[in-house]
Amino acid sequence: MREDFLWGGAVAAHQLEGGWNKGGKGMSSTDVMTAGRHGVPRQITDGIVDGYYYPNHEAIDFYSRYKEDIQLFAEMGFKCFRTSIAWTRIFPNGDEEQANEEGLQFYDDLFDELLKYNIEPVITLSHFEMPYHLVKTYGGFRNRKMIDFFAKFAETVMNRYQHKIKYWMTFNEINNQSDTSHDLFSFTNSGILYQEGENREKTMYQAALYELIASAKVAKIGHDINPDFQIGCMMAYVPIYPYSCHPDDVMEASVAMRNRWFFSDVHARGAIPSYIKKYWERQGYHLDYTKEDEDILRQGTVDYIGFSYYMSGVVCGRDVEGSQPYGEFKRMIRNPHVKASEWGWQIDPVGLRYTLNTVYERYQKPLFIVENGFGARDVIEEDGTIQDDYRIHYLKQHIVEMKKAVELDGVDVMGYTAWGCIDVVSFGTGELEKRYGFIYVDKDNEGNGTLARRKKKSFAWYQRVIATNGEEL
Ligand code: P53
Repeated sequence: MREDFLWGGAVAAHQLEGGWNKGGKGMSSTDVMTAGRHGVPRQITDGIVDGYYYPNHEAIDFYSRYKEDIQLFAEMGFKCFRTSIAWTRIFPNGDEEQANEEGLQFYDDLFDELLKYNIEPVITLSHFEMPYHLVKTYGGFRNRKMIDFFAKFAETVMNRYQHKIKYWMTFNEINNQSDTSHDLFSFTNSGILYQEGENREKTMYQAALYELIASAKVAKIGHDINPDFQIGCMMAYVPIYPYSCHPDDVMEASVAMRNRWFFSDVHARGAIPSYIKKYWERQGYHLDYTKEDEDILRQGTVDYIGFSYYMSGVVCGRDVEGSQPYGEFKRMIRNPHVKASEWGWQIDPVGLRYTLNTVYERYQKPLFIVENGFGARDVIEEDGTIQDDYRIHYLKQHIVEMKKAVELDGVDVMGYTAWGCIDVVSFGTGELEKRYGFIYVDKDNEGNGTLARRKKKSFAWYQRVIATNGEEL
């Protein structure tokens, strides 16, 4: 592993900060999302409605406790810490002229605290949230105007923090929205609620195109502000395997992967790939993008590919018993060779090595694993300890495969940030008891608890991993 390998942890503003209406912050799209459970979707309410519990409002109150938490990250030896900037702290409504100084100051203080311990901040500009005002007034990324609102937000923070931040990412898991079967992804990626009878896929591709253009514009702006900036994209790479060696299964899996590749192909290569143009043509989608937009895409390619990796999936191209439609896939099927978590995520460490290789072969750009982790229920023993061996086991196996990709395959990996290094609100379900952290937070799914922090067994384990640069696992 490189000497300067970026070991650390990752979170997102709305999942841990809380302080949803403090410091002049505006209402964010995630402030109108209720708590669900495995199998019970989160609801998106029309504004904040009395009688509902909104888990992100307080989250784990990192907003007022960040100094204490960063001290714990420093104790683990973090080289970097990935978080996002809440757009609503900077531009509460998203379309105002002047930025909110109090919000800017909050992140100045937060970044200074990290830098005090030599922890490199890694910043996502858009992690599943936007000013709710932009959703209501402009329809989110249905609207071309969003490109400029986002660019203004990005330019403001890139200017302000140009001497504090080197690593940036534009849109978190931009490809999640290719699953149009419900509103969760369209809302969190793009601020879009689907209407009765609309062609969801067409809407999704248009929004995604505007985001890709916005991303390229911001990459260009960022490099002009500071040529040393490393600006990446962020993909959810759930690799899709063929169910068997039947050619129809293999072809189906290859086509299914285009739901991921489309996004990173544009980010990394700066052009809209031929397979998607052909697809749009067949579907009769006439999407809005101009010659000038294509120039921007070309000029705003990313420096590295950031991605999350949690699990893999399987599709078949024929009717096979047990297969069923799931998300954007016509026929998905359980992988009989891997085990799933309590939330149904199929655990597959080798899939991480496979992903690192396929992505690197495709782009030859540095890769950054910016999320990987195991969501599980933790139990506090009578002696107060939390024996999360299952989490250690998961992370260890994945790091082993990452090392194979680096040492045996020669893949260029910049860093690894474990997701939810401190327990946070789950994005998918809004639960707090789907925990990923090395640090336990005393709070339950209903919002009860003291918010006290407690080290889990994995805390000392990860500390050792970092101290030995991945030698001792
Ligand atoms: P939660 C699906 C597949 C891969 C990653 O997720 C995903 C999702 C969405 O559920 O999301 C990322 O909290 C995301 C984080 C999120 C994390 O995975 O649902 O970038 O914001 O918290 C874990 O268990």
